[in-house]
Order: sequence, then structure tokens, then C-alpha cells
Amino acid sequence: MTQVFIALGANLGAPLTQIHQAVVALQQLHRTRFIACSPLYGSRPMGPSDQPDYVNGVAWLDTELTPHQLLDATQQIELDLGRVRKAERWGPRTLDLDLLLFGQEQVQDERLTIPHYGMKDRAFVLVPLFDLVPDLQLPCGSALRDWVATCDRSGLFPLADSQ
Ligand code: A4P
Ligand code: MG
Repeated sequence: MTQVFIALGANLGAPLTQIHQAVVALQQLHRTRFIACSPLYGSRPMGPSDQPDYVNGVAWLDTELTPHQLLDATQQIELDLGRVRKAERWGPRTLDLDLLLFGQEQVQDERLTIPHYGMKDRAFVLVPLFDLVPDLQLPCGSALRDWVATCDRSGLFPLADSQ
């Protein structure tokens, strides 16, 4: 079993509902044990600012799937929950599931980059991940704690009763 962390994001439709539905779908993944979901946060959009705020969180799982099998599964969940892929980078979406970490593995090919390329700069990823595993060491050797200490939290706010 490999410990994995998946970023959850949504800012169209009913974001909280979609995040909760995504959690239910992740709980039902085959050859996978769902461990926990972080507290959820509201966050100002990174990228184009003419889009609604996001709901963000992180899910923690143990899986026997390979990274690519897990990506197939999370992309299927995105589609099942109504995601329409658009060309616009960093544009709004009903549900985005990004594979952040897959144990200590590093993956780099045309479909997958793990660790996720943007996580180091994104408070909406680092803070909920830190809520789950404050002592986490990243595959690059850094401590999550150090990244969290320096990230800009100004656009991030806890959602009350989100769990
Ligand atoms: N892909 C490569 N690596 C991965 C990975 N680790 N996890 C490939 C998941 N997918 C990965 O993804 C495009 C392709 O990336 C996939 O086909 C997969 O093979 P996508 O989900 O279709 O596109 P995307 O998510 O729009 O990609 P992009 O541009 O990387 O978006 P980001 O970086 O995820 O940003 N603001 C706030 N506050 N909160 C947010 O959650 N999210 C975004 C999206 C923008 N602004 C945001 C937020
Ligand atoms: Mg994505």
C-alpha cells in the first residue's frame, strides 16, 4: 500500500456538494483505503480573478493502484461529477482532483507529474495537507512545515462545519 494525497478543488456549481461527492467516490475506490479528508477551506482564485472563490481540501488514502491507475480513477470521478474540460488554464471548474504525492515516488511523463508541480506555492494545498500530516517529509527532502511557514495564506479562510 502506498500513501497518497489528492488535492480537491471546486468553484462552479455547488462546490461544497461536489467536494463531498468526490470524497464519497474516493471512499469507494477499489484496492484503496480512504484514511481522512482535511478540513475544507475557501480560497481566492489563483489565476484569472473573474471567477468564483474555490473550496479546497486534501484527501489522504492508502492504495494498491499504480499512479496511472489512480489518475484514471480520479479523472473518471471528475467526469462523473460533471467536469467539462476546457482549454483555459487555471479557469473555473466543477471539480479538480490533482495527485499531490504518491508515497516518496517521483513520476514524470506526458500524463503525470508527481509531486504535483504547483503544490509548493499553493497555500490552498499546503495548509490542508499540513492539517492532516504536520510532520510530512516531501520526496525532495524538504519538510512540509517549512513550506507552510513561508506560504502566503492571505486568500485562504477556514470553512466552518466543513467536515
Ligand atoms: N497531470 C499531470 N500531473 C498531474 C497530477 N499530479 N495530478 C495532467 C493530476 N493530473 C496531472 O489536468 C490537465 C492534465 O494534467 C491531466 O490530463 C493530467 O494528465 P486538468 O485537471 O485537466 O487541468 P487543470 O487542472 O486545469 O490543469 P492546471 O492548469 O494544471 O490547473 P491547476 O494547476 O490544477 O489549477 N485557485 C484556487 N484558489 N484553488 C484551486 O484549486 N485551481 C486551479 C487549477 C486554478 N486556480 C485555483 C485552483
Ligand atoms: Mg487537475
